[in-house]
Amino acid sequence: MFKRVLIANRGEIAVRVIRACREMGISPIAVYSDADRASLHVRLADQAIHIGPSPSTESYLVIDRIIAAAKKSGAEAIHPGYGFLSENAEFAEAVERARIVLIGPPASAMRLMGSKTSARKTAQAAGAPVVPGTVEALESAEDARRVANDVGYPIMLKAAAGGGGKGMRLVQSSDEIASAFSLTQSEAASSFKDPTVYIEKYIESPRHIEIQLIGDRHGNIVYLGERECSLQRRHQKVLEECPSPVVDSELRRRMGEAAVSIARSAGYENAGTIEFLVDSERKFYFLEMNTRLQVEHPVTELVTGRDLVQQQIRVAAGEKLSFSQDDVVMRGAAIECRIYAEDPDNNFMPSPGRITRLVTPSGPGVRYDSGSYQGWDVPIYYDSLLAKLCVWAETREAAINRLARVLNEYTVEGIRTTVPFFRAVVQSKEFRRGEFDTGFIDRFLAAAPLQESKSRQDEATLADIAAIAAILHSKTTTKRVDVTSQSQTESRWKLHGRLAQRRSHKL
Ligand code: MV4
Repeated sequence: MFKRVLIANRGEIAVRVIRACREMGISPIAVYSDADRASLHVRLADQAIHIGPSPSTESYLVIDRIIAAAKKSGAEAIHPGYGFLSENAEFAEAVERARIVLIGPPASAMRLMGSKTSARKTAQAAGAPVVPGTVEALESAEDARRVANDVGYPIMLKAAAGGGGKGMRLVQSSDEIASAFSLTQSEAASSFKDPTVYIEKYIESPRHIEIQLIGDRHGNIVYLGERECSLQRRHQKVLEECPSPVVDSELRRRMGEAAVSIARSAGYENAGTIEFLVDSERKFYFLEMNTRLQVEHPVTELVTGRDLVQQQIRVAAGEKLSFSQDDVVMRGAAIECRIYAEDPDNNFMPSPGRITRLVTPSGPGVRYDSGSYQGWDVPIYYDSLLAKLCVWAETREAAINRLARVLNEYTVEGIRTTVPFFRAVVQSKEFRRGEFDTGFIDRFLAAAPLQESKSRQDEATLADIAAIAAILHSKTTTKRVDVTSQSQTESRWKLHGRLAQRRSHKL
């Protein structure tokens, strides 16, 4: 096993990997930029190496600086986390040239799955269901028109080098195809330096469900169930669950086996995820593969009882997977909320600054993965994910009730966060019923202002009554209490969530 592992990342995921290293007796080495001098991952590591100025293009994204830091520290392996260099095949090759082990897949598999057209080819060759469309680059607008007519409108034009919602365009009819094709192509050329565009049939109101897998260097690949990731806002996931409320054991087995055969065709090793779109008839289609550990991996860990990061490190060190497919058992339900330093009352604008007070939730079935602490300044330079709040319980309903409890124990002051938004989501009937698709969050946000104005009235009335009571009380005692300050600083979402909860308790 490795003695030292360098973590080429920051924030909550760097902390997550440090914890896995500690539990395995491995010495964790952190890297940090100017803005991260006082960050939690730096404090928790055995060594921390400065890699440059605050912008990630001058620090966390500079391959040579990461490799120099690994050499300087004597680390035998690098864990890239997610984002930054985690899916960069050139980085994987540079790490290999430096005779350091990358805790991740081979560069060849990253490259194969990084191009969406070659990923589709690989999935098709593996016999997995793929969204109908092309696997070759479209030659011209005429070519696009012909294929789109065959596939049938609506269709999506997508950039082969895109992914995660970037470089794609919905086309409703043949009137739009020529101009849509040239726009998508030129955007792809300028954004990704690769003009390759392909066509997929548009899947209406899909769910986004992904399969977690892990493989070793000895040809073993197992799947660890699915994650329901349909709750997204602008292609950014906000809440994930394991298992999916619509996946039964039969569908899980079919999706899992499809995922494993895709990974096998790609020569995949280490942890990876196959994304599927699932339509209203529960037909599933391969969409993309993520060749890294994902943000939402904890819900899988909670339900399968397996530590994915420790497994990643073990298989990267050449060990055989310590369990087989038959050993994977799923128990209960887990939900993750992504706590962002963003203002849900102001179009989720980033809200950097000092965390002046932080009370973190705890108690039965709670897992809190965070890269922040009270007194820390949330920097402006990076993704605004502060923490991941996860719950586990025996059933989905119990997990949602637990989540509602836990969200009310959580206090963050000094900055705005998405906590109040989640207090509202857990009260939603559609969410509780598990009846949602990838359009749910947008519809929920569009509907919220109506409910919110009503709840603000309710709250105003309650605040007035409380104020009158307090005045009456202060006539008999000398102590004065300012009852207005709290409700003034609480955001609309907080009020909405609290009131919705009050209403549901009355029912
Ligand atoms: C689609 C689709 C419908 N049909 N492809 C968005 C992110 C990227 N990974 C792929 N995306 C989509 N691709 C076809 N052929 C709908 C989406 C989509 C979506 C997918 C997953 C989660 C949220 C989404 C929100 C809007 C659109």
